[in-house]
Amino acid sequence: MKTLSFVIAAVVATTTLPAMAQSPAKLSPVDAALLKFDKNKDGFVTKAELPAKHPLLDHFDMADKDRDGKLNKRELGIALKML
Ligand SMILES: [Ca+2]
Ligand SMILES: [Ca+2]
Repeated sequence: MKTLSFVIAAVVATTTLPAMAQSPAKLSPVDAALLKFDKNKDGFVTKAELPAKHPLLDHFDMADKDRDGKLNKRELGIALKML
């Protein structure tokens, strides 16, 4: 029984937390994209964090204004406008 309750707790934790984070309708498109793609939560989106062949990859280098290889919130906004 211990294993079962652990599995249930793990499933609840992994399914409810992202849903709660994404549910507020107030999120701007940039915040939503950051939430979705910034896997390590450092506030930047790297090419590695984007899914393969994602449209944002086509605009990544153009949007990366400071050329540090990652998009901050402002740069992500620029990239999203290019889509
Ligand atoms: Ca990141
Ligand atoms: Ca950058």
